[in-house]
Amino acid sequence: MTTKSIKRGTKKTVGSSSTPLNKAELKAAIVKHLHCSLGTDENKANNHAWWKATCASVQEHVLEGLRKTQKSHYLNDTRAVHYFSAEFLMGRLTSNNLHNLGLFEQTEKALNELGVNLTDIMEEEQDMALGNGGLGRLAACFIDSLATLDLPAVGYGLHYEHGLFRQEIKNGEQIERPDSWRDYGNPWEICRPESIQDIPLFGYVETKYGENGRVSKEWHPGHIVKGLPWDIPVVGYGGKTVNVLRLWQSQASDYFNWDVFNAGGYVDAQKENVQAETISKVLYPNDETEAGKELRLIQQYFFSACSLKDIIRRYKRAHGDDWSRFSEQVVIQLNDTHPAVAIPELMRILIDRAELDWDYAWSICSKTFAYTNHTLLPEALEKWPARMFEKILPRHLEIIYEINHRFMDQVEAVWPGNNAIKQKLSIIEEGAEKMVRMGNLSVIGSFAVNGVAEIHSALVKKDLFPEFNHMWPDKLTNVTNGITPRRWLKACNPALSQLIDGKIGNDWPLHLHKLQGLAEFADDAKFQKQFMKIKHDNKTQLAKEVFTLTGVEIDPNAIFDVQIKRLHEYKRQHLNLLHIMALYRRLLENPQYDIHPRVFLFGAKAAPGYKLAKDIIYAINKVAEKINNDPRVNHKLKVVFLPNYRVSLAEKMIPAADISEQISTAGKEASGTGNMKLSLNGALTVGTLDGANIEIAEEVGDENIFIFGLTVDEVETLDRKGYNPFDYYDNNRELKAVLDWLDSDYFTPGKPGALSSLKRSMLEGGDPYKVLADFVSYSDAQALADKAYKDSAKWAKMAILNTARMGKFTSDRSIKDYVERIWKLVPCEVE
Ligand code: GPW
Repeated sequence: MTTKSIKRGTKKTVGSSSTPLNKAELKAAIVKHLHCSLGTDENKANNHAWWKATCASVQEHVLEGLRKTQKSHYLNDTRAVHYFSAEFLMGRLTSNNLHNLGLFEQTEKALNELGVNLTDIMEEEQDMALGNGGLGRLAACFIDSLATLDLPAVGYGLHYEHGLFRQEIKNGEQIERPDSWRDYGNPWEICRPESIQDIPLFGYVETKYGENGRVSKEWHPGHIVKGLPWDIPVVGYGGKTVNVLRLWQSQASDYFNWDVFNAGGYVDAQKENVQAETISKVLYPNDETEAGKELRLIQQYFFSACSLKDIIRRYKRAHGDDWSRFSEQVVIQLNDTHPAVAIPELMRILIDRAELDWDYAWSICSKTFAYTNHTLLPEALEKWPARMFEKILPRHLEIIYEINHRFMDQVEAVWPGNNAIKQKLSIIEEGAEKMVRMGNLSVIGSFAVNGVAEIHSALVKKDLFPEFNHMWPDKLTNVTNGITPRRWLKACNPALSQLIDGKIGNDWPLHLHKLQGLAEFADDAKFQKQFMKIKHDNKTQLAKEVFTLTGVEIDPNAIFDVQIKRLHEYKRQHLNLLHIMALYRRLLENPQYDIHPRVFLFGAKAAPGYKLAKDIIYAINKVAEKINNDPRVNHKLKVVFLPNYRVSLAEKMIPAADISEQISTAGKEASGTGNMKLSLNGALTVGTLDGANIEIAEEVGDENIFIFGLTVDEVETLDRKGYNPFDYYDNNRELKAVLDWLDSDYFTPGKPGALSSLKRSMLEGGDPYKVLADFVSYSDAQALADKAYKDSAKWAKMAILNTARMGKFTSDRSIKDYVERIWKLVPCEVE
């Protein structure tokens, strides 16, 4: 049953999928679901019921698409990519699905006729926050593009019961509350008990000696847990291909602990249930720090093993026990090292289960995996204590040792007798505690390794993995990140999208380079006015939201300056804060100080255990409180920290931004993707030459971006000669005054020193992210931005050119890069 009939290069038009549902049908379906699925009616239904009935009506149609897609992939026996990621930051699905199906406007009208407002009821949806930040959101953009490009793909991850914590701000401090996104059910997911997998854990390995002299290994696990898959349909733009995101929930296995149960240990048996179910209970909230926790390794193994079994089951259905075509049919992309344990797991299956010999198994394995690196930060490079590995996955550790042993022979062949290089490249780090380095395992076990922006990939080659690059010069490569323009322009900024449609046609969401067509209107006064009117309306809208959420009044005529991202020292929210304090001080010293009114908006979650990050949030809130209530300056300056930053809040902030803060220390931000979203929506970047900012600057032109600060080379030079933050503190009166201000009780009346930890980190702490070194340059760039904004025609032109020149950063382009250079997939059209 393997008919290969692949159609290439099929064209598609926007929202073309055979007008699935008209308005009357939609109305009927929604009312039917109110009655038959929800047991209510048009008079009693609240917003939540209307939302659910609307989703159920659309889901019927989505599931048809899913069925057709799966059939088509099966009949064509397609090669598929399997995107393994511990995080998928999906956000809300309703608006996205309606847009991608081409049903948004009809649904809006249908509901209107029923007396219901679509925008209002969509607020009922909880974000699917199964990720921390950029890495998880990238995975979500990628699966959107994969479906849009009609590529056979499955996303695999964890079905966390609690996603990223909900952030509250109390007296300026972050409080974490559990996120319960599924409390009232998720209308978009389908439970698939027919595809449950059993996953072994713990136990010991038995060595067996066969009659033929064959030595084999048998893992006797101590526990078995069940993996229950939940499928979330992923609707491509145009609505034809509907792929799936398959997320695994852990459950106690049925036969697990019957012994205990039968021996009268009913309560203990329940205890085991709780343990098994703990695995998918909660997302680790640490962004860019390896946790080193046993449960985290179990999570990683659990979802990787479930997913591999799922893939192998599907492969065997078409190819039986013939493994020779496995790596032709299956490519697995590892989203960072979190799923890297899939490499020894596949080896285990091939050797211990399928009884292939090592070399054959390795030849399959090393043609199957590809690995994306997302960071150079040492604290984010995952390492596991070998002892922990041995306890949880004893057979996998043996396999890793064998992979390493054979790899060390290769290193010896390249660098004979060079132990220093061996130590560096070894998967095993020797020391007080032996560690398993997941990055090295991933490079060795993959056929391709990529960084996520040009500069980042260059640094991966030069600084992180230079010897690997020497051994395999073609393995390391770059794929610059991207974002889906469907969510990040069409859906989140409908007014701008319509303006663009009117100017250049409506197929830009599929061909983002067409936005270039806007450039010819960049000088057109009428277009500038229309463009800036939409920005102003979006700002008015956000101002209302800000008032509702915080009680702070902000003026849409002010510059909206936005920094939204996880709170991290390397992202330097505190550099932004020092500059805000400097502006405040200048205004106090000189009430005539001429700046255009500005509102600084922040959105950021700190990892619960990251003390300094939480201190920075506290400092931002305390400075905000003081400034916002100071009548001497609050017509010129406001500071807002919006609590609980998440995808759905980003969708409201980004269309309203004038300035985008992308101010990481050069060399630290692998790519960034918020930078792309903001620029696409006409915000101008104030940024360093870091990550994708460099490529954004290349695209928009130096005259349409405010670049400042040390370059990667300058940071290196400064480090080599010895960086001393006191040089800057002692020699800049304003900087000194602002830092000293943090020691006073000016912002924290009655609590002097409450903000001192920030100052300490930037002085005695050595200022690891060179905030002080970049302060003057940053402040100058901000002054230029202020000046540019005062010339409204100039600003409008710059904003338009930002939108017009973002074509490169569609995630469709990223996916095409992966397809052509790494995955070698062929699109499969769905009838
Ligand atoms: F540490 N990124 C992230 F590399 O959001 F694993 N979380 C993470 O844990 C890591 C990276 C990890 C981000 C990068 O910081 C950002 O620069 C990049 O744009 C994004 O991943 C997607 O590639």
